[in-house]
This record gives sequence, structure tokens and C-alpha cells, in this order.
Amino acid sequence: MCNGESEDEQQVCKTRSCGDIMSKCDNGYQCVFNFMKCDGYADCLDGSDENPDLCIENRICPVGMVKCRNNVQCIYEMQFCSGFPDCSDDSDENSNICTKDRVCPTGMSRCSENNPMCLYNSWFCNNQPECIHNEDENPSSCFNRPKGSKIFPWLT
Ligand SMILES: [Ca+2]
Ligand SMILES: [Ca+2]
Repeated sequence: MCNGESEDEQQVCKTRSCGDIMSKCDNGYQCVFNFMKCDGYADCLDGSDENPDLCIENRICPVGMVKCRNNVQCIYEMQFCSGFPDCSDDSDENSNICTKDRVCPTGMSRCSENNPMCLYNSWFCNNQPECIHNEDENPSSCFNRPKGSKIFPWLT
């Protein structure tokens, strides 16, 4: 849906909003995740997510996002140390950042003592595993915790 399958569909897709964590491509009908902008790979059919005028060093990240080491791509804090490379330069999984004593920013907690990924506190126990070993949904720690949500904290 909204990948350019037909003219009619494109017209419908042009009217929708991409929400807060996605952005419109210049073609007006596709949405791509904000973290896919400037990652060196064309996700928009028109390639506009990799527009060289947009993907400049020192570009400003949207609220809640932080820079990869290349200073061009922005990803969410929880994508660091997630066990999956999200930065095109892999800097989010760098062993210098993902250390045993990594401290999470305010409002976030480590997945576990052994897993340095930081997750928004409100995303623990929301029935959707985010940590690579599902530590955030551990039944014994979620047993008497209020059920979490899956809304980025700055949007609530
Ligand atoms: Ca891209
Ligand atoms: Ca990652």
C-alpha cells in the first residue's frame, strides 16, 4: 500500500498523514521512517530520503532522535546497542558505546544488566518485545507492574 502500485492508490495516499515517526517522500504518496532518511539507501521510490541537500553534516535531528557518528543520519536512542545495525556506519552498535556500564538517558532503562540497550520506561511490559532477548517483557518483572504503552514519550 502506498508504494506506487496504481495511480488511483497514489491519489489516496497523497491525502494521508505520515504520523510522527515517518515522513513524506517528495513524490507525495510514500512515507518512510525518519531513521531511514540519510542512511545511504533509497527507501523512497524517488530517492528523496537521500536528497543530498537534506543529508548534510550537522543536520538537525527531529525530537527524540540522535546522531550516528557520521553526523548525517538520525536514529532513535533505543536503536543504539539493539543488536542490529541501524546507522549506515554501524556506529550505533559500537562496543565503545555498548558497554557493561552504559548509563541510559532520563526516562529510559537498560534492557537488563547484561543488555545495554536503553528502552523508554513506558515501553516495558507493553506486551511487545523490544529488547533482543525479550527482557522488557519478562513475566516475573512485569507481574506487578502497570501495563506499558508503545507511544514515544515526547508524543504523550
Ligand atoms: Ca534511506
Ligand atoms: Ca541498532
